[in-house]
Parts: sequence; structure tokens; C-alpha cells
Amino acid sequence: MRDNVFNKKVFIKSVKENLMTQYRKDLSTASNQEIFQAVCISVKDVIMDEWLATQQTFAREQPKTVYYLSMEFLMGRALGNILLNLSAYDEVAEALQELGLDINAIEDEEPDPALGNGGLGRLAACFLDSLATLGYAACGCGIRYRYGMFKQQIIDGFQIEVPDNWLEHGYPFELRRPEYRYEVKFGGHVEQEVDENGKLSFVQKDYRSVWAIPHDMPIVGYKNNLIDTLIIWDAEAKEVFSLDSFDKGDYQKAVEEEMLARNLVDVLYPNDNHVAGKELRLKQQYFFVSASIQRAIERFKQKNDNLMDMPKKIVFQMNDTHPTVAVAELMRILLDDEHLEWDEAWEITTHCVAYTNHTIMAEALEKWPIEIFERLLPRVYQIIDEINRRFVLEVQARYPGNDEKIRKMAILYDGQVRMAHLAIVAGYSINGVAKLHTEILKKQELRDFYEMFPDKFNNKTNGITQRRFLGHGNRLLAKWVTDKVGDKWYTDLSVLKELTDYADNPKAQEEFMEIKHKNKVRLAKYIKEHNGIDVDTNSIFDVQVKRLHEYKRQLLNILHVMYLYNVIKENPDVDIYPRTFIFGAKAAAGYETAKKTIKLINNVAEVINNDSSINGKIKVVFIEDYKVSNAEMIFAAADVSEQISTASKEASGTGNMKFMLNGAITLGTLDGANVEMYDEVGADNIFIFGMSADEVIEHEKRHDYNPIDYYNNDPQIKKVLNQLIDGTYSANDRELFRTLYNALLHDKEADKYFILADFRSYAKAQQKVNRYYQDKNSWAKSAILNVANAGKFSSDRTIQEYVDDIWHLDKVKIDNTGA
Ligand code: GL2
Repeated sequence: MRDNVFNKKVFIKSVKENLMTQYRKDLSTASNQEIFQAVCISVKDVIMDEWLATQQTFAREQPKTVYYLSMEFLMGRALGNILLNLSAYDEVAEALQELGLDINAIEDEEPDPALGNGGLGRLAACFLDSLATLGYAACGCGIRYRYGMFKQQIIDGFQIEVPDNWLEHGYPFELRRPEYRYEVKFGGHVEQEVDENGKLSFVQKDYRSVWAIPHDMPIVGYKNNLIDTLIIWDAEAKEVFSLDSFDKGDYQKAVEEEMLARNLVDVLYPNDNHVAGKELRLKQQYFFVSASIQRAIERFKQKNDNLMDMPKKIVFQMNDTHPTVAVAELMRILLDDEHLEWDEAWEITTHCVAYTNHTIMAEALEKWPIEIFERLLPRVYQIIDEINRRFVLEVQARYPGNDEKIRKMAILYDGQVRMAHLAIVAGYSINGVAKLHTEILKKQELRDFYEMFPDKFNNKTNGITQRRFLGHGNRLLAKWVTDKVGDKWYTDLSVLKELTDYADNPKAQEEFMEIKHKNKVRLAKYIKEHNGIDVDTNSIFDVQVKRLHEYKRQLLNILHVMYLYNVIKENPDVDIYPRTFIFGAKAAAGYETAKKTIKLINNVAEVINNDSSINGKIKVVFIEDYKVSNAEMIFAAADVSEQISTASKEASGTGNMKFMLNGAITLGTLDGANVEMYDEVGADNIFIFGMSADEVIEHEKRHDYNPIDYYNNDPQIKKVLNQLIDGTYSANDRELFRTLYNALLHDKEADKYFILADFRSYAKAQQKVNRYYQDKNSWAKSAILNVANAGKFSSDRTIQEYVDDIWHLDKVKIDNTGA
């Protein structure tokens, strides 16, 4: 079937027909957007058959299914990825070429569905790709935000947020399924009723409710005919309110329900690793969780009549604390709708839910005021109260008289609902996302829970999908790898190890560097078009792209650039190989320090890039609107990957892995998954600097860090910091960067992220990079070894570990004759 449609001739005919039926246009008059839509319809035709065949197979074979509950799925563009996984990319590219069209230009017509902030949301997307490719029944469950992650514009060096109206032209790959809608209730109060058998039940009264309408997105497995589903839920008012209701006296209610539905899924909160604690956010969480669980249970009941068997067929993986209200919602449905006893419901729940922790940052730990919770979700709150009551008894039995334990571990405490505690008490598995992170959880953050439930804890080091981040993003390198080791790496990344044989081979090194150069030319063109800056494609491309956050220390990077600039100015003959420092980062809209850092980077760029006296030795570029689609191009072009978070703060990182897979050499701290990358690639092929996680944690405990000492004792550091407030980079407003200066030296928690403590060690590592790059063969060898040792970081490996240790899913084979 695939052969047929992706036969070039058939495909071209189908695209032309779609243009005619959709727009009454031919190729000469259609816009690229219209051609994009027409191409998608042709592709969808193929997908639909396989999707149906997959769902029929699932219905017949009843494999255990993972429901991956996540507030965020940072999918990125679908078309190219789908074509790649259908192994039709080249055919379609050629077909389009015959029509005089460039596939890249057509792909560029697709908006980036940006239903996520950063690493956590992109991880969810990589996981779905791996689940489908490995042949598992999986259902991603999320929210169809009308506005995804904002688009970033840089105006006069400042970040401006522009709404991301990704649905403007209609999204071709989503399928609206109103027939599978569910009601989700908010507010009101709970009444106790006694039924005819004398059984007590709890009924929510006077609530407001909305319909949750699922939209299905296909998740195409790689060359295996299997298509899983991502459900994103939209909200609709239950009754379209009409003046009619006025007479019935429920006009007010109808208006409120209309408003509730309209606001509910309007926008993704643009905070990464930080909670704003807004009531609407809790509504969003409950909304998609309730709908997803209702759907899972209804499907289960179609083929099973004993709810106690649910754990054999269903697992809910909670992606961070955001969906952990799932614990109580599942209990509620089992108790109130299915009329099970508490112990039965608890038995099922505690064998169906598992929790992944993605951060130890205190400001990211979700706690909701009981007042909000009780008002919004009165019945769910009652259930949490009961779970807490029983858990506290357990703690008391285990640690008699130890009130401290209760204070630290209770789910309800100090007027708040601690979502992580709810997840840990109910979840049968708790995992961190890199070895170091899991150890920190066990020894520090979740120590009491680890002591009580040691068997629940496990590590699952993150991964990335090689199909998007090498196969699609770096086609030149993908082809080179295939020429060397065959194409098995698409589904088994460990075969990259075989590239080790080429690391010392001068011809292979030359080919590799030539590909890197071509990718740099491609990025330089993008930078010229978007920033108007000319960059030297022979310079070292030194890249830091990720969300802007103090702990990720973009500030350390730019302070070092300021320092280098001083060095060059003072000593124009200094040995510095030309370097382009490339940044890309969005800051949460309300995060002032992060936004100031963006402004600083842009102002430094302005000064340095326009100083002809340094002969273009260093340049600084801030790429606007960093997102999945330009990320693919950036990774491919990078020589140096900056992974410089304060040790212990970055739970894992996944950008680090994407750079590695594309042959960039990491300059980083021993934090998150960098530790495991170091283990894989070896000390000679990575630049490590800075304090260890243990050292950082020690200083934090002892409160003995004083950044002023570094300022006073190191004249070059002093000079750089003074330049923040002497107008060097803000001639018209010397006070502009005062807050950054104070944050480093004078605020209460001055230099919270140990920038000055790590500065010298970082500068030294940078100096090593500078020297090493000039030894072309050694550099090429290390770069190739990075690719060769990236195999561990495939999300296929991660997913297989989740399956083996947590989910226990069945592998499914889809008959390729289709439906
Ligand atoms: C994060 C972590 O910060 C990041 O280190 C990790 O790689 C990802 C995925 O596990 O999760 N946690 C978090 O809240 N966000 C992340 O990116 N937003």
C-alpha cells in the first residue's frame, strides 16, 4: 500500500487532485501553504489505513497500553518526520522536485506544534516516537492548547512575546473525534446519599462542567506499519448558551460554563522548571487527566469485566507532578462511578500509576493551596484527604512518635496539597531521569520516601530519537553514517559504536569535517536571513541553545565572552582561533533576570560584532525564536556544545545528547546526563570543568559561599563585572544591568548558581577548546567518537527500560497488508 502512494507518479497525481478539490487551483497558482496542505492530505491517506489497522489489531489483541499523561508534548513539525518514518522522504522529495518544488520550503510551511516548553515536553514527544517504533501500544494524553509556546521576537535586544496561533490554517494531521467526548466537572459541593441497598455514596452537586473533545494525532512508527495515537483534548461548553436558558433560570450557569470552556485550553503556561500556581493551571490539569482516565477505563471495559484486572492492561505514567491529580481521579471513578470498595480501588490505583520526577528545583515542586483544591475539585479533595489520613497512620506506625517525619512526608501539610507526595505514596514506581539525578533524589530531596519505599525508586536516563535528530535534522551526516555502518542505526543506535574504527582514519575525518562545514554554511545562511549577521563558517561554532534559566548559566557563558573580548583588546595578538558564540533561548514572560540576560547577550553582540579592531575573531549571535525546527539545523552545525549548568541542578538535559549525536564536543559540568556522556565517550573527548554536585550541595548546606572573594581577588573577573554597570554594554543606561550585577554580588543569595566560583575553571576549559580545535585531526577524531558513543542516548533504549522495569508492555506486530 505504501509503495503505491509513494510511487512518485501516483503521489504527484494525488497532490494535484488535492489542490484541485481543496482549492480549485493548480500548481502554478497554488501557494506553498496550499501545496503543503495538499501534500499532507496525500500522506494522510496512507496513514489512515495503517492507523485503522493498528487500532483494530490493538482491539483484537488487547495489548497492555501505556497512557503517557503529560501537560506538554513538544512535537515539532510532523510532515518530514512522518515521511521519514514511512521511509518515503526521498521519494516525496524527488516527486516535489519534479514539480519544481523544494521539500524544505514545503516543510517550512508547517507551524511547529509547540505544545511544550522545553526538555520535559520534547522528551514526551521522543518517547512517543520510540514507543511506536518499538511496537508498543501507547497513547499520549495532553492538551490542545489553542496557543502553544509563544513566538519570540527580539526587538532592540529585548525579548517580545508574540502569540503562537498554530491552528491558524488548520492543522492537517489532527483528527477531531467528538463522538468520544467526556464530561469534566468543576466546583459545587459534595452530598452524601444512601442508595436503596443502604450503601453510602458521594455526589457532586451544583458543579459547572465542560466537554472534553479529543483530537487524535498519528504517531508513526519507523517502517513497522504501527501508528500510535497522541490525544490532545479540547474543551467545549456543554450547552451552547442561549437566551432561552434565561427563562429556565440557568442563564448564569450557561454563561459560566461557556467561559470555563473557552478559557480552559487557551494557552500553555510558558514556564519551564517553575510553577506559577495559577488556578487555571489546576483546572487544565484536572481537565485532561479526567478525560484521559475516563477514556482509558471505558476502553478497558469494552473487553473486560473485572476492574481488578486493570493493572494487567493499563498503566498511567505521570510526567512530572503536573498530572498527579490522576491518582485521586482514578480513585474517584472507581469508588463513585464503578462502586468499588476503598481497598479495591486503592489496590488498582497503586498498581496502575507510576511517576517520573524531572527536577529538584524547589520552585518547580507543585503545591496547591488546599482552599483552591477544595473549591475546584471538592470530591477529589475529599479523596486526597482520606489518602493522606491513611498514609499518616502508616508513617506513625512505622516511626512512632516521630512528628518530624509527618511534617516532612504528609500529602496535606501547612494548608497545601503536595502533589509529589501524592504521586509517591500512590505510584508503584518513582523514577529520576539520569543516574546522578536519581541518586540526588534518593539521598536528598526524597530521602524519607526512599527510606520508606526503597523498591519503588529507579532510574531511567533520558534519551532522544535519532530519527528526528540525526535522520531528519542532519541528512548529510545520516547518509555518511549509513555508508559506514549500514542503516540499522535507525532502530538500533548502539551500532554507531562501529564508527570507532573510522575515528583515526584521515579520509573519514576529512569527510566528517566537510559535512560539519556544510551544515555550518546552512546555519550561517539562516543566521544571515534572520539576524542579518555574517558569520565566519570557518570559525568554531560554539552553541548554547536551551531555555533561559539562571541555573543553566547562560550568564556564565556571556561573562566569559566579555572577558575574552577584554583579553583580545588588551593583547591583539593573543592566540584565539575565530569563534562564533551562538545563543538561542526563550525566557518565561515574567522572569525578569532571564529577560535581562537575553538583553545582555544582545548588547554584548552589538558591541563586539561592530568592533572592527578585533578582526572578527569573536562574534556573538542570538538566534531568535529557538524551537524544534531550527534546533535540528543548529545541532547539525555545532562544534562545541555548552552544557554548563551548576552541578546538581539539571536533572538530565537532552539537548546535550542531540549535540553529541551530531558530533559536537561537549563543554560541560558533571551534571545530569553529562556524567553518563563522559562515561561513554571518555575524558579525552569531552571538556569538563567546575564544581561537582557534591561540592555544590555541601556549600549550599554550609551557606559558606562568598562570591565577593572572587570579585576582590581576581582583577579580570572584577573588570568584567564592573562592565555590567559602567556603560560598556549599555551606554545609554548604565543601570540597565545593575540587577544582574547585584544578583552576582550583593543580593541575599548572591550568585546562587556559583558562576564566579566556576568562572576560572570554565575559562581554562575554553582555552583548551581553543587549542584543541587547531589540531584538526584530533578534533575530528573526538567529534567522530562522540557520534560513535551516542548510542546509549537513544530514547529507544530509555523506552525499552521503562517497558522492562515499569510498564511490562506486550510487543505488537501489525500486519502490513493493512485494514
Ligand atoms: C526537565 C529538566 O530540567 C531537564 O534536565 C530534563 O532533561 C527534562 C526531561 O526529563 O525535564 N524538568 C523540567 O521541569 N523541565 C525540564 O526540561 N522543564
